[in-house]
Amino acid sequence: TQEELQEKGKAAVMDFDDEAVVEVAEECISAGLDPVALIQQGFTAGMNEIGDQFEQGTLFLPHVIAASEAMSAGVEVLTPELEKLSTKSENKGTIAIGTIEGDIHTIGKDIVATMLKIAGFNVIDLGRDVPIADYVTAVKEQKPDILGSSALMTTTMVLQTQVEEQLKEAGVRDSVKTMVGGAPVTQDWATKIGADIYAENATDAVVKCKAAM
Ligand code: HCB
Repeated sequence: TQEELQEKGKAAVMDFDDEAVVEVAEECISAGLDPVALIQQGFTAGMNEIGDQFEQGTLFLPHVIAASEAMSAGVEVLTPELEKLSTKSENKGTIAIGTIEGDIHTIGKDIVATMLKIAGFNVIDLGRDVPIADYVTAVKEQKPDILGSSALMTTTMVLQTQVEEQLKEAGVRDSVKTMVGGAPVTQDWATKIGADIYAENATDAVVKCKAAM
């Protein structure tokens, strides 16, 4: 079942077992189960546990790297399948998204970008460790409808405030809607800094970006 598959996916990520993760992804496809739920409730749940154990000091950085590689291998197998779900309808709008300055966590940002593409948005991937000035340049030059930033650390999350401020200083804040996300980010934070959209996960990002257009 879907739940059993998700449990297997979570366990495989927690075992840093690339091959097992790939097998679970392949099983998902051959059984016609839901790849999005496998990523969100399976692989991501495993990564969260890994993060908790890293914080508690029972796991170390190489373990986190190994787990993230395993997760990425699974996502890679599922991506063509996700692309098949694409509606290929008319362009819903343009979204520029990147992981914020000082932060190299890309897995979540990449999943959000992929899901937005599948939903019919034109997605400009700004990459990782994106200087705040580059978000502003992207807004001026590429004129996206929505500007997304991803922050995975409490220390980099604070820079999302800078995005809001520098867009205002450049006089382009009203020309774009801003979206914030990443594990430590909450709706309260988004409200506090004046971001337009908070997305808890990739599905939420798709729903809220569609509603914002
Ligand atoms: Co990293 N790391 N890490 N890490 N890491 C975290 C984030 C900690 C919370 C772990 C912990 O201590 N509990 C912690 C941060 C603590 C803090 O807040 N201050 C931490 C740390 C400390 C570090 C280093 C400093 C470790 C070190 O070097 N000593 C270092 C930072 C380097 C840097 O950025 N300058 C580091 C490095 C790494 C890697 C490289 C080993 C690896 C990243 C690999 C990669 O991304 N290519 C890594 C990983 C994997 C993690 C954890 C374990 C998982 C992150 C992840 O991929 N989750 C993470 C623990 C955790 O988050 N619980 C840990 C899975 C994805 C799918 O979830 O939340 O990223 P997500 O994305 C969701 C959601 O948030 C939303 O949709 C996504 C999909 O559903 N979303 C958005 C995300 N972005 C969005 C943007 C939008 O606009 C809208 C929605």
